[in-house]
Amino acid sequence: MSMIIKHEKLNKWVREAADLCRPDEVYWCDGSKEEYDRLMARSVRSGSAIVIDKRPNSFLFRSDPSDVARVEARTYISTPKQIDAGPTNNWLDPDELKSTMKELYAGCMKGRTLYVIPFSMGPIGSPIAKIGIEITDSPYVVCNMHTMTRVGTKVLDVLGEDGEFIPCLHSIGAPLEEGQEDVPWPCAPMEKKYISHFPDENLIWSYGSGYGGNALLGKKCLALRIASAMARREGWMAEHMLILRLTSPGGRQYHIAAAFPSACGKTNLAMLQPTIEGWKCETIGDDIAWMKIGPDGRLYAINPEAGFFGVAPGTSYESNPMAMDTLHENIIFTNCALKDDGDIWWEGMDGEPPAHAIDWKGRDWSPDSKEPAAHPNARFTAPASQCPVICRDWEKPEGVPIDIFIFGGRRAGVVPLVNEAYSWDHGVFLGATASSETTAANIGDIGNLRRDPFAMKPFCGYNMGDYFHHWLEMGDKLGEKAPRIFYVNWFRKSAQGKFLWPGFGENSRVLKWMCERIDGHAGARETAIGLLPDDGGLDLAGLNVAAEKMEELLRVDMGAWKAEIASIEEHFAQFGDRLPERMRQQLEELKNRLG
Ligand code: O2Y
Ligand code: MN
Repeated sequence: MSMIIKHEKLNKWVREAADLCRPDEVYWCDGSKEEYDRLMARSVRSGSAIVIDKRPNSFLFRSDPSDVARVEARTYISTPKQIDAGPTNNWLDPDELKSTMKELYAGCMKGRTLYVIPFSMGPIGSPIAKIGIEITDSPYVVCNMHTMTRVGTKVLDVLGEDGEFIPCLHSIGAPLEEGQEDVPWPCAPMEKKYISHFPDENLIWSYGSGYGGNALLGKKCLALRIASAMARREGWMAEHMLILRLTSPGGRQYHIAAAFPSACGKTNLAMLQPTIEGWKCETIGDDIAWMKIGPDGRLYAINPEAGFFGVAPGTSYESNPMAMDTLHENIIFTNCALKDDGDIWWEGMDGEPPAHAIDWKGRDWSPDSKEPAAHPNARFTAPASQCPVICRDWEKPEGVPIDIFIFGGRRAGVVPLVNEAYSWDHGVFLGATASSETTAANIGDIGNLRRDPFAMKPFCGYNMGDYFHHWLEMGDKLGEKAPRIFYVNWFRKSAQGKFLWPGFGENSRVLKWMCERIDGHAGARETAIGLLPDDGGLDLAGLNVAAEKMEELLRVDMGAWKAEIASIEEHFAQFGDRLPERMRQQLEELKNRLG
């Protein structure tokens, strides 16, 4: 559509991108439903999307088998000096990377449309929100951005003639020559994929992948990698955290922000259904939190996103009923299976598996098939507003005041169900040393232990040692008003390899203990690793977990913790002199407490 754009810098950038990528046409997105419907209808006609009859306005896409997840190995933080990207990021020199990528971008949109997507991360006009402009040649990306962000003309109105925006250039890297037939999911081969960030310039260049975090550039690229670098410069926080509101039977509200590595159940916790009498949980966000210190000195959080890009396999009425009830209409499914009755399906959904389905590769599937019907990283893209427990304040421009931070990971042993940090610095130490065992839906081989500080390893846009320092500085600024910090592990197993804790709605018992701790109503016992619930501290009324299991869940195994020290030392060593002295001190204090 033709639009008059008064923002000269934006016009210039779009013209330059078009000159380089050579699309057949340039289209400015207005964010309307009509636009979404038109692009989806076109995707259905071209064979990229399948209508899901059972769910109004819902579609299934199947990706190329080489393009099924974000690719950490092809993700770069490109700063002039490598040390500023730090040891946890892939680095290439910005000039070298730009020259490689410019060659790839040259003519890469031939035969395609260049879409310009103006989007806001955060409620339009919120003092915490930021504006991005994504250029893409993928209609799938445009439709997903409609759901995941706030797209359209209103964003351009806020931008005015000279407002600040973050340029995000994306191409699937699959030009169409004259007469060449398209494929359902065009993309470039792995060695040509680049997910590049230039934090010093607030700039994102992505090439070769049409999938999730590689292509929906508002999410991991902008809202975490670029935003974390901006947040450090500007004195705020961009974190890989869900946000929820817990309300006690007496009506007191607590706001919790929790960081868990990818595929550790953030969406499930964000949509928790408490099992304890009278407590209510509402969702504010399931993946990312942007937080600024408010006029009263407290830390206020917004969810910069407008939708959920959730992992489908394992989502069920048992694990996450609220997510299931979010998925009745207006959903984009990616790499899920298709049943004969026209509905989607994935492993772990309630009920019996279908006798026959079409798998995510478009092949016949039956329960006897060797491979899963849905890809383990299959996704649903859903509007947050459709979640039955979305908090009425989820779009409050000023955000919600955070009372509690939680870190955690997936550990079969060693780490107890919950512990509280002794101080802010100790909490930062817990975040900095957070660890998790990898699963099929995240990166690496299954069951490997990975240190994932603050669940930000794949998402921190600068040196992780400096990021620890930024956390310490934020704590100094917040002082008494800083949220209290806890660490949880829902995944501890018995010697027989069985989960000790039932998880899901029962996690509300652990959250209740945290709320009582901050109100001074619950006691705790001091241990070497932190403060743990004392006898009777956790509300276990009506819960059928044997006393020995509870004991094991809350056991601090001194021997196992002593053995962790070497791994923490090795982890810290990679940061060299960028590791804050206060972190070294925390390690010394832990060693002393372990004796
Ligand atoms: O594989 C992808 O591209 C999706 S990654 C993702 C999506 C939603 C929320 N979190 C994540 C993640 O990797 O943390
Ligand atoms: Mn995530």
